[in-house]
Amino acid sequence: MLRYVTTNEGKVREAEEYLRDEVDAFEYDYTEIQADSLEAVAAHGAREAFEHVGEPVIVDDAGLFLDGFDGFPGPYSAYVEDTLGVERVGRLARREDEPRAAFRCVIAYCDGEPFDASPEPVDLDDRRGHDLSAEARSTATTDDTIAGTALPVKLFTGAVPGRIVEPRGNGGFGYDPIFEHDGTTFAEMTAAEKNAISHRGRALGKFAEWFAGR
Ligand code: ITT
Ligand code: NA
Repeated sequence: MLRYVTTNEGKVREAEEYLRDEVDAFEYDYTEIQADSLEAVAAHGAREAFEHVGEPVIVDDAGLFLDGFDGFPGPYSAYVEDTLGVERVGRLARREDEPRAAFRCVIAYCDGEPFDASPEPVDLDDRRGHDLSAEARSTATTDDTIAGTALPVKLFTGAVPGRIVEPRGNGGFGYDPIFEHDGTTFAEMTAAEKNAISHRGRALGKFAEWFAGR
């Protein structure tokens, strides 16, 4: 069975909405290394989670990238939510002239086995029809296998542009109330509506397509 390893119930709702019976949530707090990329955090987490769970795992590392703060908090989003809180992040961001932001999500898969090494076409899906913020644009297209001497990990990324607004809505989790996309905050959407456009939905979509065709 495929396990979606997280401590975050909001993420589980979205992954289950998307992957249905293909995945079971597994609550485990893997080590979040201090790194400047979601990819590094997710890859490390997937290896550790696989060793702990002993079944194929995916982990999901996500973050909010504020254009007005050069992409901060990015990989530090959980720490910043815990210390400052979403409302204060929103107030700080709205003081800047630059309301633009992006969410990014990296799904890392590990089952202990090496992957088929056939080259994959660069996936430009994250760019199509979206004016992603600079940070998201520069890193949005990674779909990569990290091997080396450690357990191989396969990565799937998704990004979505938006703007920081006064908090609205009771759905979603984390920074969703202050993140508006096309006039609606993520907290004003159902899980299915958010999945249809979100960073996580995009990353899950790429993962699901690859997983089904493996
Ligand atoms: P796990 O690591 O156990 O999966 P977590 O909540 O710590 O759970 P992350 O490290 O990926 O997950 O989260 C980084 C931060 O970004 C954290 O503050 C989340 O609340 C927030 N976040 C992640 N995805 C989000 C989303 O889709 N909408 C709003 N906020 C999100
Ligand atoms: Na985390």
